Amino acid sequence: MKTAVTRAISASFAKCELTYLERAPIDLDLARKQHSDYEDALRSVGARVISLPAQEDLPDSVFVEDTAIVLDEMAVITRPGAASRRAETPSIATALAPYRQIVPLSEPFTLDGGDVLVVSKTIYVGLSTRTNAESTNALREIVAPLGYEMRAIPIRGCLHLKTAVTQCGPNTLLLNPEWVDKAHFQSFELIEVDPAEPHAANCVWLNNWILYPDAYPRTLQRLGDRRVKTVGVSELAKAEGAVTCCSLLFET
Ligand code: CIR
Repeated sequence: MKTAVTRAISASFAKCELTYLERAPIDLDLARKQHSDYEDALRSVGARVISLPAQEDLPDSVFVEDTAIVLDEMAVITRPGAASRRAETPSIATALAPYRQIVPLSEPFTLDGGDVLVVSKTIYVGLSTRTNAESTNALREIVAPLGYEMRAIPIRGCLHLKTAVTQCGPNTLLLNPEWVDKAHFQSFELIEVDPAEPHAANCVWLNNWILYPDAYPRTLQRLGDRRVKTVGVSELAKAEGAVTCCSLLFET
């Protein structure tokens, strides 16, 4: 079955890292409600949710996606690009240890899980302000023996690769062509976000459902008759987060 590791929102969430967005006031109660609704949405599409307790002194710790890459064979524990986020990883390693062999990415490499899109045996890694080229080489050495092909993909204007492109069907990607070149994904059916909704490329595809922010009605229409569950994530979006970043999803 699909398992999702999540983490409750920190009391210090308002002090989150921001790269491309201006700081805006975050309603912490609403953020917690939205996060709990998100966990319910994961359950409603058949995932088992392992909800970790908040780490009150780590503002961005709700964004567990950045701390690990969970493959069928192992979990690579990342070294996040933002120094303020590096203390998030030990507890994630502990949470994943019952399910996967743990392989840490060591200094000096920096890599955020939000930059890693795994589609079957291909791993796309975004070159962002958080993930450097050296770390993609380090990751390649770890995963190549398992039969994965790794492709480093430049991105521009957004935080992570998965801000720009995510999987929304067996061979379909949802993508913002302003932030990542379509040419890297020629073998897929591509759905482009509506130009008025640049942040609309981030969705969770799970058990043939799409979990999707309720803020992008135009792009939602482009998803056609796919099964979609919308969730409100306005407060998470103010912290430059979206739907993939709040869970680590894997088969158990
Ligand atoms: C950060 O800048 O690290 C957080 N405020 C947002 C991280 C979002 N993570 C993700 O999209 N994977």
